[in-house]
Amino acid sequence: MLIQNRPSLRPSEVTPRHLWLDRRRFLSLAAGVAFVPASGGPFALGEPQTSRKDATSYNNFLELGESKEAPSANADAFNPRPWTLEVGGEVEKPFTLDFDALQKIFPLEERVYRLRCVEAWSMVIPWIGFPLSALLKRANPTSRGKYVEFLSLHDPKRLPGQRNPLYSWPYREGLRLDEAMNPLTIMAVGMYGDILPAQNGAPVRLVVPWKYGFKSIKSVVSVRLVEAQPKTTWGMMQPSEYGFYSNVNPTVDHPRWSQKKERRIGDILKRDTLMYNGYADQVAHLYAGMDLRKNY
Ligand SMILES: Nc1nc2c(c(=O)[nH]1)N[C@H]1C(S)=C(S)[C@@H](COP(=O)(O)O)O[C@H]1N2
Ligand SMILES: [Mo]
Repeated sequence: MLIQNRPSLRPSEVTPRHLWLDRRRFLSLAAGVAFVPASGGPFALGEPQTSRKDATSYNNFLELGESKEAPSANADAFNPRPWTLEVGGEVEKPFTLDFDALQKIFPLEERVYRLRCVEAWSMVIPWIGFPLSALLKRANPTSRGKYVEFLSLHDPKRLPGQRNPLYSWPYREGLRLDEAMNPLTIMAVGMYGDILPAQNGAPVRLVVPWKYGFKSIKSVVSVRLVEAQPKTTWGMMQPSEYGFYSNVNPTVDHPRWSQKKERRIGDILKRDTLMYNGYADQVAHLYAGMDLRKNY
């Protein structure tokens, strides 16, 4: 006789109350404000999507641990509420919004984008979000604002990975203003028709689909217009390996990983990596005349 071995429920299978409340709030909002689905539109992509399971269990999020599995295993520890996002710096109208206000003010739409990590794996993810340009325009940038600096939440109680002294916290990233204003650049608040799981950068993260994954900073609390090129976490750690631009570029290898090919998570065979991750038509003009070997 076959005796079915029933494993007991793991803690990660019990939805904690705060996540359940968040989900209910999001779904009631989505029902009222209805995000525009990508289907048939310019952001449908038309490539098989990575399974939700893979996209939520194979992550890089140092604040929740260093392995690919750690962020999903530690996700329940991170409560994204309360949350405020500050938009300031070189702007005429700085503002701070809580997460509910953010979702109400900016119309949400779905965008299916490729995400490629410098480690040579990639995914196709249906994000829900709004253009970063809408957030920036609301603050009226002054002419001194040339770059945008992003900071993740710094709170070791909520993000225990920040007790790791190997990295300087908070995680920080930056874009040039024209990159930030490009219509492809979004702030995501959801994925796969649902709220953003903690391991993917809840409650709000940047998505810049033509750049390596690390530029898409998670759990953002501060967006500031600045005059000088901002420091970035990876640039501070290892400037020779992580340039400020970090555009997906199969002709410029990282010292430890070839960038010519990538493995789409779920696939067995590798595929060629595309220039600007396949978004050259929309973004190549941003880098006209720049030496991409120097400005990698
Ligand atoms: N705050 C923060 N943002 C982050 C990271 C991180 O460690 N901390 N990792 C980056 C890296 S290296 C990648 S590849 C993507 C992964 O996003 P995903 O887990 O949603 O696929 O998030 C990026 N954003
Ligand atoms: Mo990455």
